[in-house]
Amino acid sequence: MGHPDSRAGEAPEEDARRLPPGQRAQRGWPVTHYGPVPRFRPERWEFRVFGATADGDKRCWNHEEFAALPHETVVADLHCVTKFSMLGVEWGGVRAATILALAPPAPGVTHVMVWAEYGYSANLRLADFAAESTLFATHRAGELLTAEHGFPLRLVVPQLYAWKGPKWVRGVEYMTTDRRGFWEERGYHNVGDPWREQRYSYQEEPGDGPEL
Ligand SMILES: Nc1nc2c(c(=O)[nH]1)N[C@H]1C(S)=C(S)[C@@H](COP(=O)(O)O)O[C@H]1N2
Ligand SMILES: [Mo]
Repeated sequence: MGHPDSRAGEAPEEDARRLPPGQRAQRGWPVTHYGPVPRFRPERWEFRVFGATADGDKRCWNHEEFAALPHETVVADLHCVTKFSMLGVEWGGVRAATILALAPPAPGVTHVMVWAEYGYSANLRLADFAAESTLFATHRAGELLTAEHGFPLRLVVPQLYAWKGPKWVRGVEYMTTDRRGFWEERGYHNVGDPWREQRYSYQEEPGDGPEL
C-alpha cells in the first residue's frame, strides 16, 4: 500500500513538508555515534543533577528510582546533521520538565550541559531543555531502547539536530553561562536548529554561542 518512499498511510508530500531544509527521510533506524557502546552496569548507574541547583545540592536517582518517575510518550521527528531524518518516532520516558520540577535550577541558570558515558556532552539553552517535547527516553515504540540506541537512557530534543540528544545519558549540569559540548567544540553549531539549518559553528551569529 502507498508510495514506496513513504511510510504507511502517509503521502510523500507530507514527509517533504515536515522535513527541515537539506534533510531526507530515512527508512529503518541507523545507528550513529562516536566511540564504543558502553556496557550498562545497573548497580553503578545513577542519574545526577548537579551544578547551579536552587538549593545548591546535587540530586541522584539510581536506575530503579529513575524508572519509577512519571512516564510519558512523545511522538517526534529526529534530524541528524548528516542529513537523514526519521519521521514520527514514538519515544517513552521522563520529560526533562519533570526533572526540572523535581530538581529546580537556581534563578540564574540559562543553559544546561547534558552528560553521557565516556564524557560525551551537549549544551542546550534552558528553554530547549524545558520544552514540552524534550524527553529522557527509555523506550521507543513501546520497547526498551537497545544498547546501541542508548539503553538505558537517552535524551531526545526534537526541535534540535540529534547530536543535541546524548545516548547513554548520566546527568545534567545546570549552568549560569553557556559552554560548548562535545560536537559544539568540534565545529558544529552551538544552537543546532534544523529549521534554520544551523549545522556548523562558522554559521553562528553574535549571541548564538560562546567565543570559539
Ligand atoms: N553519547 C552519544 N550520544 C549521541 C551521539 C554520540 O556520538 N554519543 N551521537 C548523536 C547523533 S549525531 C545522532 S544522529 C543520534 C543518533 O541516534 P541513533 O543512533 O539512535 O539513531 O545520537 C546522538 N547521540
Ligand atoms: Mo547525527
